[in-house]
Amino acid sequence: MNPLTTELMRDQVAAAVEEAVARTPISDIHTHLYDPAFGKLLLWGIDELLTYHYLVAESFRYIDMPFANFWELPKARQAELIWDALFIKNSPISESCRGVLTTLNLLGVDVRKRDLNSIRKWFTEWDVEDYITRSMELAHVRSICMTNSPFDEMERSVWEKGFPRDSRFTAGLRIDPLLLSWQSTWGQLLHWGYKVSEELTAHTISEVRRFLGDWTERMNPRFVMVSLADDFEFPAQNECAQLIEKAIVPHCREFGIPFALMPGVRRQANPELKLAGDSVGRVDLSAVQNLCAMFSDTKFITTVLSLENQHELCVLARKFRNLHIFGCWWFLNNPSLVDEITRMRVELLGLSFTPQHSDARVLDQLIYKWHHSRQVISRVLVEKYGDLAATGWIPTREEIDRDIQKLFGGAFDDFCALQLR
Ligand code: FIX
Ligand code: ZN
Repeated sequence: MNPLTTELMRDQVAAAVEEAVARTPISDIHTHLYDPAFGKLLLWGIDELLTYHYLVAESFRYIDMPFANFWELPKARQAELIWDALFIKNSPISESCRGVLTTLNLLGVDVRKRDLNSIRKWFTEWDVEDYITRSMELAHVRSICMTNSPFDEMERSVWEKGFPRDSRFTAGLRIDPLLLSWQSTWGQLLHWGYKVSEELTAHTISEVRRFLGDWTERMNPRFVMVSLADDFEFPAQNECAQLIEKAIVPHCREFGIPFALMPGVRRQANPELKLAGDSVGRVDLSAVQNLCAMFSDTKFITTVLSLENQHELCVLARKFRNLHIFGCWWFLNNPSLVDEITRMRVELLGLSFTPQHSDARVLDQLIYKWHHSRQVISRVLVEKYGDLAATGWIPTREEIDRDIQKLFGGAFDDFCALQLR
């Protein structure tokens, strides 16, 4: 094609892609947000934004105070210390700090005065229902998948009482204690009326499945989910691997839902930082490969925490159609890394993956996490469609819309609907 025509085409394609990325509603497949029926469990507002564990970790690069003294302070005081360390005494150029400012800016809060109290005042005017709607509108998010643990006492009681579901919030059945600390969890199951023993006998396994079945019926989750350490192995003789093989996989197959594995967390590298104290480790992904190969009729969803694992994970997804990969998780949710990972995934997998989830713990974070991710995803796609246009394959507006809908939730829905035969 004539180079001038190519340039023109590239510009038109770029405009169409940017526009489609900006307006396509997103299904956020992993967050730590809650249906408003859970009351205080749904976090929102400036003090929650400032005390996000990403910012706690960063602030201790500067704050010279024993960790224990910090944790004794009320949340508002912690927020003030973080504001002072990360926004006033230093410029807030890290991704998580920038995120607070993107959020405030898109909400229409004036940050120029650097006055925390006037920002706080702005938030007092809102009630939670309106604020959910406003945050979802600004983030262009149509549905939010929660992380729901039957092992969390506060959450559990709300599920047990029952409540009318807000259709914007879907569930994810989170079972970390079951798989990661069977020694202390089996007694809990017994206490709840499931006739389990410490030994993983056939009867215990069938009772674990009854427990999973009850909670699946109660929550109607999109998937069963666990985060795993960097030493995760499968198959293995340990309790975690045995429970996955004998209880989780058959359960997911029976209910036709995927099993989501998130390996690579090195829990509590620094326990003094509490929730902010987890770190990252590289995983041997043969464990995921073995699961996909041994259970080709079961669906697996995976994101990994280590950058070094990302390429291998993409290659695995090319080999196993029962594997869907998603998100740039936690320490990877930074523009430079989202760019690199998304580019690689598009190059290896086309449109058959989910580039991002927010992992928001505070409602308002939906706004910045999605705003920042959209910018990067758009940049990558503009380049990729531009390369196609240069060959004479000019994508139509409909094709671009269709593709972006896939990346923002459609590919995930298609994967969940897949009949593996
Ligand atoms: O295990 C998880 O789902 C992690 O995403 C979180 O627990 C982690 O603390 C986090 O917030 C990461 O973004
Ligand atoms: Zn998470």
